[in-house]
Amino acid sequence: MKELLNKMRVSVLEGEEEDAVALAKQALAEKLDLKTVMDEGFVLGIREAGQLYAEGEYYLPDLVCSADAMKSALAILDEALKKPASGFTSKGKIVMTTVQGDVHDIGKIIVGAMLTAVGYEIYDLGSDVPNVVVLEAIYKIKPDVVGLSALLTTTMVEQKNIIEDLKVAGTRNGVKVIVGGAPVTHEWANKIGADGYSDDAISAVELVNRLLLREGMKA
Ligand code: B12
Repeated sequence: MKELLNKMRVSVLEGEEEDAVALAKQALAEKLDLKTVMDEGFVLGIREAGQLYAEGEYYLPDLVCSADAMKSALAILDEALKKPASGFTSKGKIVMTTVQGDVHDIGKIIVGAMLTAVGYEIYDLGSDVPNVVVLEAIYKIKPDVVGLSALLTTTMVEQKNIIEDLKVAGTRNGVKVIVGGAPVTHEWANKIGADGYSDDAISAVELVNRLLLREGMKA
């Protein structure tokens, strides 16, 4: 298993899309634990590629190849990651988006897949979504939770702007807002008045469960 996980990491790190796809298919065929496959395989590769990019060892095209390999593997695993437990009934509606000006969507897709897997209905708006489109979706879909992902220090501010816009529109109390993405912290979430923050997909599920349970108890 260790060797296979390492191959997954390397396939993303080296941007070998075909290898990443083949390894993802192998993981499904062998019914491997997909959380381990993600966290100890593919995700390590994309994090390492980011590290090399930060250190100037990788150029942007290298990073793009790594991201493409990661997304192709994720596309193969997506349906299986999302497969809900039998007896599925929706636990609530969640709008997920990457904020305006930001194209990073890998983490958001993983969080959305995990939430789907435990029974939430996910409405994924995509990435680099204008705030006005996010707000329209919130009015239309009336989700229980909205998840805002930001990976750039320059786009984190859009999480704050969306919360402010919801306040201005008088709809802030009707929806729980959770925030995430590599540069986001608990302190930032508190500062902007978000209802919660988590730094990975598993704790995002726990966070949403907690928020909606607490809400249910109040009702
Ligand atoms: C892959 C990647 C890209 C890909 C994105 C492909 C895609 N479709 O997503 C490409 C190559 C396109 C890219 C482009 C750029 N990138 Co980039 N990228 C990355 C990289 C390497 C990995 C991000 C990732 O996918 N991580 C893996 C996932 C699983 O982790 P995650 O996103 O953090 O998500 C987890 C948690 O954060 C959390 N989470 C995430 N979202 C949410 C939401 C909610 C609600 C919750 C609760 C939780 C949650 O759960 C997730 C699962 O565990 C990071 C480095 C890094 N270590 O983060 C740089 C990084 C984010 N990029 C960076 C930069 C600078 C850029 C560019 C500006 C480069 C350029 N000069 O053009 C552009 C930005 C373009 C834009 N306008 O957005 C910088 C940002 C620096 C900063 N401080 O702002 C980083 C940190 C790299 C670096 N060290 O310099 N990038």
